[in-house]
Amino acid sequence: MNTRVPGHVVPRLSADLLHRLPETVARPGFAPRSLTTGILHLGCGSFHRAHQALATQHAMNQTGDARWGIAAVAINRPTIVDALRAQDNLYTTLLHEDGQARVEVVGALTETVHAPSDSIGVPNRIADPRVKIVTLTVTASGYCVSPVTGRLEADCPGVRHDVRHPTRPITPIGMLTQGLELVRRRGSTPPVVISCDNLCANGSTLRRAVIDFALLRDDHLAEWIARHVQFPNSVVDRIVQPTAPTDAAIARNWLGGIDDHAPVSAEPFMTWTIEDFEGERPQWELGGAQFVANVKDYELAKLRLLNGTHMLLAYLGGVAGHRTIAEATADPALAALARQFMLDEQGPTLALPGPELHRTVDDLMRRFRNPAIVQDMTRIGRNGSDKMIPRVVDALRDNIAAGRPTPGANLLIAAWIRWFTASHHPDAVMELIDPRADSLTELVDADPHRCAQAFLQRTDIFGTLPEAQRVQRQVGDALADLTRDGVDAAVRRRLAPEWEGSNR
Ligand code: CS2
Repeated sequence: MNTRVPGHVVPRLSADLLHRLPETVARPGFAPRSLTTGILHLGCGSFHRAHQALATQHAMNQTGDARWGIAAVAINRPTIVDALRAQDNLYTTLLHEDGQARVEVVGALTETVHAPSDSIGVPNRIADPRVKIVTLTVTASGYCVSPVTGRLEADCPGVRHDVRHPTRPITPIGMLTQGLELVRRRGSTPPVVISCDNLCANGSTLRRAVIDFALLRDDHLAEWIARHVQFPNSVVDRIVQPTAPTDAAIARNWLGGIDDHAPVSAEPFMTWTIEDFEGERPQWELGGAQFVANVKDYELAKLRLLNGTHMLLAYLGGVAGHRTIAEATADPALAALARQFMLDEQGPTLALPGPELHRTVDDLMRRFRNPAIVQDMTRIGRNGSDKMIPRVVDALRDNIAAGRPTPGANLLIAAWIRWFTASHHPDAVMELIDPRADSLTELVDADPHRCAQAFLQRTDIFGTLPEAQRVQRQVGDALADLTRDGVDAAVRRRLAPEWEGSNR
């Protein structure tokens, strides 16, 4: 399929045109049409395409093992599926840093599937004996799990639907459970299910959710899943930009005038840490992954250092009027607070040796500053109520228990609360997107201390905090400072002398 522009026809990326790509563009080391599907992926978003799919291509390039093509399923919208199908499921990844880009066309997707209109049905695809691995990037909300109890929320509308119509599921949990039920009935070996979402204990959480869902249907199925299906935990890391209008033009330029309607921009940095499991798999370690016995330490470090600090920069930076994480990181007071937060608050709660912590923090400051990847405040700040416990509150608790001060966490929470009033302001740079937005907006109170108390008493977001009154007072003080004196003054007041004025 080609795009017509006045005067000439722009060819669309396709398997037949791979040989015409400029030398500067990396491409699959295999013929994409020769792959068979060994992986079924739920959630065909930018993150999957810039992370796991690219790692899988790199593994297959090196081993020549062509069994690991990916069938990627879009759970809701058909847009990405339509764009990819029109170009043989090929797309370009653009990895940007320091004014340079590494450009690669990915051919690891054998198929793209729009779940609601798929005639085969996702459960049947999961049960296909060639599929040895099912992976997921469906975001936290795709798990329908309570952030406090970690158990399936049975009254979530999607779950209610899937309980009534188990053979026509609309949620990832319902799809997986039905797929596994088909495997069980056929008596075949179940696929290994790997969550690649940025959640605490993502594999164990997914396992719990699937078993909880199966229990609503059939105790035997739940028991069989518990006994036979592996759900290894994994930790993923790469900052990926949602598709920007400029990406297509940048890609066309790199591809020598060939059009790609589904390019992805991301940073070059990537890690993927996966718990060892039994069974066949791509040699993902050749594509940048590592296999370990237990991911817990990696997970805590990722969630608390990167994602917690992302929240700090998004909420405070947003209140200060910065539109992106790069802009917020260029603000000297915020950069100093981000470092102090990682080294003095989040870091001491982790099992990271000092030099490694410092190296990670240096890397993160550089990654946050990358202006080529737009990390916009609305996206980084969204769904804060779901992210609070693993990224902020768990470390806050550890710090309270150890008697360490928590000025960064207090400010982060205060700035998040401030968003429930500030986002209505005409100059607001961040849209408030949160599953609990309505009930939280009702808690807004002109008195900062009463307001902080009402928010922090939400046990569905913060659990039960130790020394609750002291935390409420400190967050209330931070909210009062932010409201009265602005972000810069409120932040500088909480910087230890060694951080004041530093933008390292
Ligand atoms: C971000 C993450 O939106 C967010 O919550 O903090 O998507 C972050 O960019 C990734 O976890 C980086 O690996």
